[in-house]
Parts: sequence; C-alpha cells; structure tokens
Amino acid sequence: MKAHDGLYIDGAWRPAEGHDVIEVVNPADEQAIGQVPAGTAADVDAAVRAARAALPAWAATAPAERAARLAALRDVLVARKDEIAETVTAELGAPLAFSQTVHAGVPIAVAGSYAELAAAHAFEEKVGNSTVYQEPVGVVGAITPWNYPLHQIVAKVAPALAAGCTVVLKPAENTPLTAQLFAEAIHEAGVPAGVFNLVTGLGPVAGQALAEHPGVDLVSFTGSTAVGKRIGAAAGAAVKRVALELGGKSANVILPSADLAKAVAVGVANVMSNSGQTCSAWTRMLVHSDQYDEAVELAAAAAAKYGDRIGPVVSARQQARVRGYIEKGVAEGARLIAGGPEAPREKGYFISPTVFADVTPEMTIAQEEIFGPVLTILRYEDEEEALRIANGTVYGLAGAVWAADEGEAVAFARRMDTGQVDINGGRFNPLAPFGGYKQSGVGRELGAHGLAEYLQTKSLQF
Ligand code: TXE
Repeated sequence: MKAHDGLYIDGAWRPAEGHDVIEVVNPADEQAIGQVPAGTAADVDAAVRAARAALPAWAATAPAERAARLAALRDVLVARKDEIAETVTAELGAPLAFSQTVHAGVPIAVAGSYAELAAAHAFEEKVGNSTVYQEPVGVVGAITPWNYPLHQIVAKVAPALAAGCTVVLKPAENTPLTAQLFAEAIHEAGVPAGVFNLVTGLGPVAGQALAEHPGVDLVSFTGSTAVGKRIGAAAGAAVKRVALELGGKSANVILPSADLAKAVAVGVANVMSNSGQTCSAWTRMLVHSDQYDEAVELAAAAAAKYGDRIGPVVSARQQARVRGYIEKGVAEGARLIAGGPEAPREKGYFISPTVFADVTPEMTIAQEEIFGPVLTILRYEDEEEALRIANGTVYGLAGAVWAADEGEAVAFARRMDTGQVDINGGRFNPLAPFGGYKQSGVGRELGAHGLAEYLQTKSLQF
C-alpha cells in the first residue's frame, strides 16, 4: 500500500514538524501496511494558515467554477475506484466487493451530487426590499472516523468546497491511507493550493488542536458521543459553528401487517453490513408479540448464513469493546440465538454475526451503541408500546418501519424522534439530509441541507 510520509498542506506534500508516525494495520490479518506522520499542533497551525490564506480567492470563485472542480474530483474518484476499494479493504478489512459498491461508490455519488448542487444553488435571492447572500462560513476543521473512511471525508469536504469554504481535514488514525488518496484526488482535480489540507494524526493531539484552533470557523465532527460532546462544548464557548454526527441506536419497527420474512432478512443484513460499524444501523428490531418467535427463528437462520462473509471490526480495541457488550447482554439475561463473544478466528479482529432475543428496552445492549455485528430483537404488544421503545434511547439518528400499507408506515415514522427513516427497506439517496435528533448530533449532511451547514447569510436592505 502506498503511503505518503508527509502532510498535504498548501497544495504540496511536506514533512511534519515532528517525527512521530502512526502504523496502519490491516484488521483482517493484523499485518502492518504502512505508516503516516502523526501531525501535531504546529502542523495543524500551518494547515489552518494555508486554509485561511486560500479562503478569500476560493470564496470569491464563481459557483460554476467550484462545481467544475467538484465534477473533476468525482471523475478522478471514478478513475481511481479500484484503488480506493483496495485501500479501504486494506485498512478497514471490508470485503472487496463491499468496498467497491459502498466505500467507493457512495462517495462518488455524493461528490457528483455536490457538483450539481454547487452549480444549481441560489447563493443570492431577493426578499422584498432586501438581497440575501449566502456566503461561506470560512475555514472548516473536519474530523472524521474510520467506519466509512472516504464517505465521511467527502460528506464534509464536498459541501464545504461547494459553499466556498476551505478545509483542514484530520482523518481517523486507523484509516489515513484513504485520506491520503483523497488528497491526491483533490490535487489531480485542480483544486487550488490551500483550499484543502490534510493533517494525519491522533485525535487527542491533532484532532483537539484543530477543534480548538481560533482560525477555524466551523468544526464538523463525526465520531463518538463522548468526543462530540467535548467538541460541542468548546465550540459553544468560542461561539463557533459546529456540526456533530454522533452515534445511534436505531429501531427497525416491523408492524404486524408487514412482510415479516422480508423485513427480518433485510433487517439482519442491515446490521451485519460493514460488520455493524454503521452509525445508522438498525440495531434494535421491534416485533409484535404474536410474530416474535417466528421472527427470532428467521433472524437466527439469516445470521448463520453470514458466517464468514463479513469483515473484521477495525481494531483490537473495537473487538474487545464489542465482545464486552455481548458478554454484558448474556449477563443481563438476553438469549443468544446466533454468534457470541468468542473470537471466531485466531488472526484478525473478527466477531461472529450475533443476534440476541428476549431483549428488554432497559438492557445495556438495547440502549448503548455497540458498533459491531450485533442485533437485538425486542417484543411489543401494541403500536404505542412500539413507539415508546423506538423513542426510548438518548439517540435519534435513523430507523426503519415496515407495513403492508405505505401510509401506515409513514404515519408511524412521523412519530419517531429520529432524523431519517427507511420505509419498507428504503434506498440510499445522496440528496436526502442525514443527521440526528437528540444526542445523535447537531446539523445535517448530504444534499441541500448539508450545503446549508457551510453557509451563513448576509442581507442588504434597499
Ligand atoms: O471514536 P472517536 P472511536 C462511535 C462508535 C465507536 C465509538 C468509539 O460507537 O465504538 O464511537 O470509536 C478523533 N479531539 N463511533 O474511538 O475517538 C479521532 O482521531 C478531537 C460512531 O474511533 O470519537 C477520529 O478522527 N478529535 C461514529 C474521530 O475523532 C478527536 C463513527 C473519531 O474518533 C479527539 C466512529 C479529541 N479529543 C465511532 N479524540 C459515527 N457517528 O459514525 C478522538 N478524535
């Protein structure tokens, strides 16, 4: 795997101030695959200065020109799709086919959507005797996680660039090679020097320095709730814009009229996908009492089918965390019907596809984000109880509702305290706003709502 030994700042790869490095490990076989610089506060400062210097010219660039750069970026990502998929597979351990379709395919769609939105967006409008301008917020500090390494980057950088902002990115320490590849793509796409800058490094060092840098106007963070709360508090104290995309504990509500076999099969696949490392995963399946035993049987069979087909989780630390949750589920009295806490292989950070039945709403595994291939199945007696359970966590990121009649599912979905709901399975839409109610976060990504995060308004009265 190719790794740069520098940081991408002001349009060029340059050495970090210090000599510390981060070893990148393939979680499927625990082999080292490369190393990247562990940037420090001094590197972050250099990157923020470059971004600030590039801001006036980029903010003044015609939206059509910014759209053209984003279209070029999309084209480079398309041309390098195989390389992206191989890189994500190497540092995340995801099966190659999944890396092709999702880890490479989704960010290509998102980059394309922002090329179109940048061209079509009304950055200026007349309101009565006023003209309202939408102007870039300024320098963006983007901090991203490892679970969808490229998507998380593109979902922040593409709208920021479309808006006319400049960016400093601090990607997750587990997946910096994908971030380096993205920086190459930005360069190839002809994005001017300083508009996008990359500082690889550790969260508490480079991440914290970026989040607290006074030259950053907006912090956009995706990651754990604990770190997100700290970043939100610091941004509040500095009266600085912040976008937070944190965890989830989404409910998959199967109403009695639904096609049970289909809903369970898709529900299990949703949780096992990306080895459960998806913030919007439907980790709680809610089934009516009368159909509960049948659903449990179907889910156990579906999970068993996954066997070896899912990749590992990202690190030894995440593996230990997920195993801890599975042990806790057993200890709290849930019934294990597939998988379990034992590591299925000697090498690699694998977890068996795991399903718990007889889960009650107050159990830890029904309340906390596990971030592994672990499904919980809960029972409800009527719709009101289903709604209470669905809304009964601190999170509100996503969810699903299944019913024979779409109207019935929509009526239920409208009562859920959550930012996105899939009706009878749903399909990914790169233009649909994504983000959380309650402690799942602040702000939205994707589509026009995602673009709005990076804009501020100015009105002139005549
Ligand atoms: O997250 P961290 P971790 C959840 C999921 C997972 C748990 C822990 O439940 O099990 O979080 O994952 C940077 N200042 N999600 O430990 O530490 C860090 O370098 C500034 C949900 O990997 O929050 C990385 O770039 N930045 C989630 C990013 O924050 C800091 C995706 C995320 O890492 C920092 C990932 C600090 N003090 C995990 N400390 C989702 N919402 O999709 C760390 N970072």
